[in-house]
Amino acid sequence: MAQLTPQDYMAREDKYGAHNYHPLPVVLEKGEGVYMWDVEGNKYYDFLSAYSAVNQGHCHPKIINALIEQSKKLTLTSRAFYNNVLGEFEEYVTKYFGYDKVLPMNTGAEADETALKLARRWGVKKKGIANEEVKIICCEGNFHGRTITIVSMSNDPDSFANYGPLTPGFIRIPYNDTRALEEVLEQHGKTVAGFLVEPIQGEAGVYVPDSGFLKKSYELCKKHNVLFIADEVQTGLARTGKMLACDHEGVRPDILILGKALSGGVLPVSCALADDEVMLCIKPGEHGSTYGGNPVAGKVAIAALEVLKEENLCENSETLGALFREELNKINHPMKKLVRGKGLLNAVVIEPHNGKTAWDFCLALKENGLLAKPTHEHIVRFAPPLIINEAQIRECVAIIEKTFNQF
Ligand code: IF1
Repeated sequence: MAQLTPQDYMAREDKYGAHNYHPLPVVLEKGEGVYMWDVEGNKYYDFLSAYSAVNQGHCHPKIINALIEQSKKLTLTSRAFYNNVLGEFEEYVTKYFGYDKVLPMNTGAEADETALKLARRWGVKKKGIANEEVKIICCEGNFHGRTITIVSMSNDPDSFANYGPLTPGFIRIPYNDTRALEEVLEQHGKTVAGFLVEPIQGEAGVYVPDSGFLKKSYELCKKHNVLFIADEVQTGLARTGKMLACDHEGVRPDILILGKALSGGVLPVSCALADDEVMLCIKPGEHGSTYGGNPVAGKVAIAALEVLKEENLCENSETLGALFREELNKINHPMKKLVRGKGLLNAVVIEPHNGKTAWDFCLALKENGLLAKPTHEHIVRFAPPLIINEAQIRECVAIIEKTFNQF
């Protein structure tokens, strides 16, 4: 068969695959560390990291080895039976983050759904909220996944419109607004079980809240006996320069939601962590999933978590993130409106210029060997794997500056 061209690959996906994405026109074939290569052998810096799932770098040898070794022994028992790995993972991850228990799932959305069920169940069984009344507070601009219940929290019509009736029981407040939270809690606190929040809103465009927002929100939740639920699927696992973004403010969530880099981009692994008072509100047979907590996921997640510490990825993220923003701020170009972020979760807000947009900018970046993608029209997220080094960061800043200067 003749060698397929990139166009052949893209046309085949268009013909046989759902049209639920609009990818950048690049067809990737290999990933290693901070790099990916396309089918024509072109090499790129990966500045998306699969939306922060590849914090440890592509195909990290230790994580891949864990995948291979366990896959030769036992891949899946379901939870109908015990196996020799799940408890090892459960002990490791609960001690790693300091919680009594973990409920293992697969995708971030499933972990968010699990957190919502845990919070509502706790609200009814422990806080004594009437079952039909129990509420969850969420934020404008949120992104927690794509299930119907999760998009019921969204204020983005692209997420929630025209899917029929949505899940009730959500009160939405502006993000980064503790006054709004206080007002809602004073008015509805008695029927509120939890406050679900991203410590930094990723999809909204790397929206970093004011310092103190998390701490004040947590204190308000405690005052009203409401669970503080942190969705750290994207911000967690060293991405923002601390192990959790909540660590920047010393906040310990009542329910902690993890995903993405929990497996280093190797297979879907997610979880919700909580103490017994919350976690034990769900009884045997009341929640779970076929693959949740499977032995391969367990071994891969342990390896992925070990890598974060062994390779000092929190410190690297903190240091190189600061350097990245400092260097980007030196670039003077009318298209560069502002730079924001924390650790190695950053974004540049693009000012359309001569009709050129963030999309055109990302196409040009691709031609210059760096892959990134816009979110919400004019915002380009820059989030490389956390193993990146100073020389590579400086090279990528030069690529970004060169690209600006082409417009
Ligand atoms: C897509 C967005 C990012 C998340 C947070 C839960 C989930 C996500 C904070 C759900 C997932 C992914 C989903 C992916 C693109 C990406 C994304 F643009 F969609 F919103 F990162 F910002 N909580 N985010 O960011 O985790 O079920 O996907 O494992 O759907 O295209 P998931």
